[in-house]
Amino acid sequence: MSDRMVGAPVQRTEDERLVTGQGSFLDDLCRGAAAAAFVRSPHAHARILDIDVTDALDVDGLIAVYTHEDLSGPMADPLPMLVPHPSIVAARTPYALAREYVHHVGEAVAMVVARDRYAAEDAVERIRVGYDVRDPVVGLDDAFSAERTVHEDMADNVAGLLVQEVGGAPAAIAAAPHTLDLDLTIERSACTPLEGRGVHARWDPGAGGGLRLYTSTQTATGVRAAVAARLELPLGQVEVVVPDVGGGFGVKIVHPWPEELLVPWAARRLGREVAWAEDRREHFIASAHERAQRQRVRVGFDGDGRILGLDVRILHDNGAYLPYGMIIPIVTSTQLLGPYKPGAYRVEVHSLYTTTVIVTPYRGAGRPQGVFAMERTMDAIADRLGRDRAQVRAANLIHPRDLPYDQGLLFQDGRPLVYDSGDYPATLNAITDLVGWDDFAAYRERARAEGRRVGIGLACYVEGTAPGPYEGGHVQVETSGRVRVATGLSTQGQGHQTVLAQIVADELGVPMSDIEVTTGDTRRMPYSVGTYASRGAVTSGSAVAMAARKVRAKALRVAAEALGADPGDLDLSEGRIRVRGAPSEGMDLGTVAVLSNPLRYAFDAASVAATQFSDARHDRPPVAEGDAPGLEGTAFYSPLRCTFANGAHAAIVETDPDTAEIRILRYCVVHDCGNVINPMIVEGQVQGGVAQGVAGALLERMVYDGGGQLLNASFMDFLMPYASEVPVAEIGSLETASPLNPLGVKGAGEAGVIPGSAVLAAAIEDAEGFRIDAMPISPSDLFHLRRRHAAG
Ligand code: MCN
Repeated sequence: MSDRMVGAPVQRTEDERLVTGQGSFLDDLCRGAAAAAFVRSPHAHARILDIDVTDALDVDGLIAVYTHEDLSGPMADPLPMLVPHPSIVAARTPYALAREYVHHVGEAVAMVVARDRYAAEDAVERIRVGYDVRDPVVGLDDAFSAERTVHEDMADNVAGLLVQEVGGAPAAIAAAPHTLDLDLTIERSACTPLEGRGVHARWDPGAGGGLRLYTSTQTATGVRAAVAARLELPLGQVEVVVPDVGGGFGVKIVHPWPEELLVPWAARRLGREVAWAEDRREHFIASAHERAQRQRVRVGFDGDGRILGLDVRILHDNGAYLPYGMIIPIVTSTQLLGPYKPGAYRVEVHSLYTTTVIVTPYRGAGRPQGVFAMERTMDAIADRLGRDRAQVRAANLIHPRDLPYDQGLLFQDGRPLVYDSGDYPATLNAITDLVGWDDFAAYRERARAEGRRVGIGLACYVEGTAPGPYEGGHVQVETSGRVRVATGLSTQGQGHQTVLAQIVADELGVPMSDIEVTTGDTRRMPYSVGTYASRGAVTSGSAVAMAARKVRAKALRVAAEALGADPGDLDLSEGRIRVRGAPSEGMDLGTVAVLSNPLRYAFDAASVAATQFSDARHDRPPVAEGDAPGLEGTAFYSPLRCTFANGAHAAIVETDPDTAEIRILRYCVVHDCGNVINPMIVEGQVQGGVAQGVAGALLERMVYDGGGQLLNASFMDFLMPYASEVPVAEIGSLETASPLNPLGVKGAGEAGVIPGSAVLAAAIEDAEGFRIDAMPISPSDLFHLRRRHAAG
């Protein structure tokens, strides 16, 4: 049996601390700090006429009130557009505090700083803002018609227009023996992490000091760069530390949030600690949503269901501003094709401004919508031809012999998206076996005879994971023998401390209990990109492995010299280097760390022992050129391109003939994320993703009224599922190593969520016998669809 840690289902080392209440989240750090609170627009679209703060000034405990007029220099400019792309037609980003106009309910208009949150909220209540209310733009029809515009300086609402084309899809469709048209809708939803956003800032200008910022973010270095630039501080004067984070799921990638700039700006101005922790209502109306798209699909296919041409036109609801460029439309349009190869493909995405909360990536980031379009199309083709749905998919799959496979589409960074490895027919076979696809027809008939409605659905996907540009890892062996590892990734519950320790344990032959991993601290790792796009295992995992390999090579070199042995004759295991064949000879890693520094300092808890420089050799400098004292190494991994994970989900549902209640009887997943570092963590990631996928398919939606008010901005009204409503997925896996990185891994963090809407729509359709074109679907939606269908 292998004693390797990588590949083993190691229990998460961080959990004991978190589940016993010893975690330290942003709000835990806020005690003693002055509290910020925000005056937010009650209107979806309005011109600000005046802001009267007079009454607020009387509030006991008030420290300051700020509006846009108080901001100057870069703080007064619109926030940056983070991801430029040629398809952006009109980039509009918000101001940190609104200047002249507000474009969605919840936009920050003024900031109050007070002794505590109670006083701050009292002052917020007393600030009077005069608004000239304008017409809102809500929903995609409204936005597309351009009868009203979101931004006063624009003639329409088009934020971006993206077209990608491979082959001549319209001609291929026109020549195809069969054609179909579909109109599909996915509604708005959102991540809703357990912990909202939050920032704590301390300004300490003393010698060498500056700004220390704690923030609940997925991108510590991005926040640091943005805050330094906006506050006109040298980068070296800003430190960002990410405490424990209670979930991110994408919404905490955005950097900087207006609050992330304003809180440190106020802390510096006031010379005191200032903190803000978002409340749930603020999270609903002032953070970010995703998903909302309308898709019009036209497809041409042959008698076997093979797609000859696919033409997809998408309207994407972008919300009021564009901090993230065209990233979601790009992901939808480039990964929509999944594991299939159509004869020709054309996609056109109109990204439209609406006077609603901004839209930024949420776990899956555009892929659930793309998979919905493709998989609904597969089912519609099968239905039209009277063929088995799995067989139609099989007819369109890319074969392993075709890999690496280039769909001819370009990603955000202009690089081609090439599927690097995978076995899509094997994935399809595995899911049909797992769910018992071939036996289901008989079961459905028996159930029907008993008056029950049951249905089965299937959906496949690919996921380009782990984009660049890079991620770093630092590994240091202390003289005690303990190993300190740093990654720039911040962690929101993925188990990074455990998996990175597993990797280092194998590379250095040290027990995991001797390894300590620091995440998201710009003091330890100033160069980093962040946690998103299922990139941690691939990018940070690879960088940490590469850094550990450097350390291992140096340890063997230093030990070989000390032992008078050849490095090739040494083994490193259990924290000790041994001479092969003479196991009594050797030294532990801590001693090697001491020897790696010519000053030969050894520190332990009880004593400080220093042996002055005592290198016996005099024919070279004590530290060779290009080397460094100490036993540590830093490495950066920069992927050539994304690596493609893939998978398939299948679900069996039962719908109540009277109440239209939808029950999931079974939910099966087969996924392939390359080599797996920790199968227990990956399973948890998939289960968590399935929970969000099921929630997005059956429960969660953001409901706006015509005036742009979010009607369900609380957990009383927004239906997050209970544990009892989330199925425990039956999970199978394949492991096709990625050839692109040293660990052969692919991302897994989003896999569970991606096909949720597609697979459940298919299963409900199968149970009901009529087409399901819009998700999410509630019992009441289904009830009305039944009526409409019955009425013809
Ligand atoms: N892993 C592994 N072997 C693999 C792939 C992954 O053991 N072949 C492990 C990784 O080491 C890591 C976890 O699985 O511990 C997820 O890895 P990865 O797919 O690389 O994703 P990231 O680490 O980049 O995390 C981001 C990803 C995304 S994009 C979202 S959104 C998401 C997710 O992770 N948000 C989460 N999972 C989440 N889980 C929690 N609890 N909270 C969130 O906010």
